[in-house]
Amino acid sequence: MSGISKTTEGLTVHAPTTHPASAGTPTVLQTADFLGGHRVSVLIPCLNEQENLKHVLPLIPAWVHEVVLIDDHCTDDTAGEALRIMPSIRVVENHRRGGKGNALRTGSEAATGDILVQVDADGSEDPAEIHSFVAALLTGADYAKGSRFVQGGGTSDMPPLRKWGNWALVGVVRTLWRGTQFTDLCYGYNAYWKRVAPLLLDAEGFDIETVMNLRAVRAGLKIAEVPSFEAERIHGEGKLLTFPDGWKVLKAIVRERRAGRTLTAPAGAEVRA
Ligand SMILES: Nc1nc2c(ncn2[C@@H]2O[C@H](COP(=O)(O)OP(=O)(O)O)[C@@H](O)[C@H]2O)c(=O)[nH]1
Ligand SMILES: [Mg+2]
Repeated sequence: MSGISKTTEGLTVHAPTTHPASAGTPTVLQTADFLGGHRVSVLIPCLNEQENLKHVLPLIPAWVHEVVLIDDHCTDDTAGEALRIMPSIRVVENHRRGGKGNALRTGSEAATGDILVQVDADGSEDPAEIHSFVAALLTGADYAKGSRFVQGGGTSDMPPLRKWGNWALVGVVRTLWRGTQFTDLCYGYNAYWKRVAPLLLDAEGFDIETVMNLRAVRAGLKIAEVPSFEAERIHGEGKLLTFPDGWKVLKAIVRERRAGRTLTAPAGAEVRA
């Protein structure tokens, strides 16, 4: 696994990674100039991910303003390992009940950047893609959602049953919200302006991404889909349970539909008809 280094010109050199999405791609030179003064906070929700952090943290672009790791009542040494790998990391304890959604809420409140990017800690998502998510926001989107099912995206981490379930749930959403063009629904790689975070982040567990997507639709936010590749987690077992979590997602869709079509977007969000 390659790291990140600074050249004498102050350019940040991103060496090719071993993630399947970017392995073998040429070295990319990026400066913070494209950010136009905006600050990016990367949120990493963690439930016992000590073994995986060495495959994620060193690959985060150096132009990221801060990395906020949310320690969700971990029983391993996730926090200690994170600080050893990246001494500048901010470790925040989830003061809410456990759950990925609750952890992201806690992390978003602690973040000081105006752009938030959420990245899983299990090594399945390539930090080199952070750039595409941020670029989507800087070119006009309020919310940039990752998709494994648009051209340029993919997954090697979804058994057929889960793929089918995700596809069926996408179909339900596209039927209930006519005109919605989503190609993916339950994927954890997303970015948004901090000002819209309170509107989007309103679920406790693995239904969080679905709720974020639907809240963005209901509020008329400008949504961009960003192609993303999801690999298998590197160490440990995934915590998502196909049937209980699929059921939770379906209930979230019904709840959001019943709540009505419109929501007031936070000030500053560009609202489309
Ligand atoms: N904070 C927190 N993070 C969680 C929880 N469950 C999962 N995660 C994190 O969410 C990310 C995705 O989890 P994972 O189990 O790989 O789900 P999958 O990729 O959807 O199968 C990882 O970074 C996990 O550590 C939780 O209850 N709390
Ligand atoms: Mg995973």
